[in-house]
Amino acid sequence: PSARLSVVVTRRLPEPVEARMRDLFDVTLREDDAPMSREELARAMREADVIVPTLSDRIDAGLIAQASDRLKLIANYGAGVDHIDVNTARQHGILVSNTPGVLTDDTADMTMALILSVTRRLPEGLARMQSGEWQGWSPTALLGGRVAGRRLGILGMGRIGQAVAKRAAAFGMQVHYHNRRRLRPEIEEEHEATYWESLDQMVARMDVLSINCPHTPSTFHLMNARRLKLMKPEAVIVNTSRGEVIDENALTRMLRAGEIAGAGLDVYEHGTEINPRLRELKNVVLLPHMGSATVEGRIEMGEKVIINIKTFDDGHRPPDQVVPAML
Ligand code: 8YV
Repeated sequence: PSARLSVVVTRRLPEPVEARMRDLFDVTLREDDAPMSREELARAMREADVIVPTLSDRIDAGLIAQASDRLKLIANYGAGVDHIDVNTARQHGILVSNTPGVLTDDTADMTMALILSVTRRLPEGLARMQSGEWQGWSPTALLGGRVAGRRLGILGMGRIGQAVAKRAAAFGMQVHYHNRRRLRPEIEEEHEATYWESLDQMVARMDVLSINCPHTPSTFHLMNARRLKLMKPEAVIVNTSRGEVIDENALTRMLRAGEIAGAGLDVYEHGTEINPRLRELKNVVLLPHMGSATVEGRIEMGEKVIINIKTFDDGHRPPDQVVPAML
């Protein structure tokens, strides 16, 4: 039998995924949960046939340029590939794959959780209970807004956006969307979703805005200060995709000024460097990038990675290959 592929995984993964990888490949797994340093990443890219990074690894042109000819596949553990320079990888003959589909439902669930948490003031209720301050029920305490009947605008109507649409419709929300391309009529009809060619016009009319597009050069700061200002002051924004799509400082200013009613964020523009002012706000729910964090999802992401590597090893293109044209 030919030599087994050497595979380096940059983060600890769920045990069943690591066990399966040990069965199949000559795999190097992490000892602890810390992300790799740039030096460790560089070494992995010089020594392995396949690297399995996560969004914590910035695989830029510099790192790709110093990779050895041996490196053939970057099999990302995750759907978003904005941390990988896919163009440069392609120029070096290195394939990139991701794990779409298996985190759609979980991320859409988290989007709804954020919408409901912000509109129904869950964190304030929780804080009241935890502090022991609760004096009993009152007809006027902690009144939120009803989601049924409200307009939800989905920015990015791919798999996750459509899964959000389905859920929101079940909650009685009216679904609107903006996307680079309009959905096919039958899909649009299935979601009873109203298409807005103009993002500005959609933003100005929504009660809730959900960010569900990937981060690419053309979506960076799509929600910049000018567009955020178009939102109704009673409106709420949630983001479970990538922080870079929103100008976080502009959003923080507007939330403080009461120009936007609330926000639910699972992702941040500068990673863990969150604007401290954001943390002080009552009308904001912040989560530590938990959108796809389910036991099932994390295992299925691993299974996808393994299928991508196996298929490549068998001499075919990985089923979830990412090509620059898709971005
Ligand atoms: C994962 C994500 O936590 O898949 C994505 O794009 O943002 C998250 O669901 C992450 O990708 C792990 O690398």
